[in-house]
Amino acid sequence: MKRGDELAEVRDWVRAARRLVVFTGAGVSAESGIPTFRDALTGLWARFDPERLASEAGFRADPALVWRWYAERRAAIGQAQPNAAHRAIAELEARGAHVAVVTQNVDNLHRRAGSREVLELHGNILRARCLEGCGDPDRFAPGSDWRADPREPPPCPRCGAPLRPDVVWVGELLPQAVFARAEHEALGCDLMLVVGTSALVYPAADLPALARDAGARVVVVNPEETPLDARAARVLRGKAATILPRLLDELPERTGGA
Ligand code: BJW
Ligand code: ZN
Repeated sequence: MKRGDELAEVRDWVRAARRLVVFTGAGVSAESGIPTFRDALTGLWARFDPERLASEAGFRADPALVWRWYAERRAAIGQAQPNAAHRAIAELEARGAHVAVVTQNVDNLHRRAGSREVLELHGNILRARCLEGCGDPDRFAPGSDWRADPREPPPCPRCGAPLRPDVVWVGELLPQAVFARAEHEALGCDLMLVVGTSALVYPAADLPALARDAGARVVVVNPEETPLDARAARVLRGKAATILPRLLDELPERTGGA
């Protein structure tokens, strides 16, 4: 099937969907200038393995190093803008469709684009919490001064332990209530768009199979192959900021001819 026809077919599925899940990974923010997780880390961080930095062991081994990496990413995210993919996803919800955004990203860009139903499976880089778990993540909501010092983690105001980013590192449990709602949305949707994820990290990567086994169509949007492609109803090979807007609106009418 030609590329334009595939887009038109999936656009019809989006229009007809009663309940939609948009499941996203780092690729949906790539065109906002945020490097994806497994792309070679840029600049200073090129020599580090992201999963070593994004781990509790890595943080405990060198809290200042990991805190600085997150502070740099927070600063980059602060300068970034939601891109056309984030905006198209928010527009879907604004047009009245029942859309749940289930994201693995911690960059808050879906919310900044206007999406309201956003389930953050791996937390949010703009929040911090006590390393020893004495406080409530919301205690350090954006705007607190804990972000003042990018060089090293400030002490928890309650117990003095270092603060850590309120994100989910490898080996850590996902927020159970959030993950349960994501499973509920996956089981109840009739269409799941899987946008910009390598689908390598579990249990998040289980959600597309859960949706498909419950009868939903799963559509993958990714410029590269993923392990989900073989069992997707459709694979749209390309970039999120190009494809997502075209799933909302008519393709530019072909002039003349068939
Ligand atoms: C574009 C594009 C464009 C590019 N347009 N697309 C041993 C012990 C414990 C657990 C495990 C274990 N072995 C395995 C596990 C499970 C483990 C896991 O899956 N590990 C894998 C690494 C193998 N999972 C966990 O540990 C999870 N917890 C868990 O299992 O708890 C239960 C448990 C606990 C204890 C014991 C046993 C069980 C937690 C996983 C947390 C993942 N955390 C991170 C960091 C978050 C914070 C931060 O961001 O700093 O989440 S790691 C990283 O992976 C991050 C991402 O959200 C996640 C997914 O990555 P994503 O989004 O797919 O990014 P990329 O870069 O991989 O892919 C980008 C894609 O975009 C590519 O496909 C590109 O082609 C595409 N793309 N440009 C569209 N323009
Ligand atoms: Zn504390």
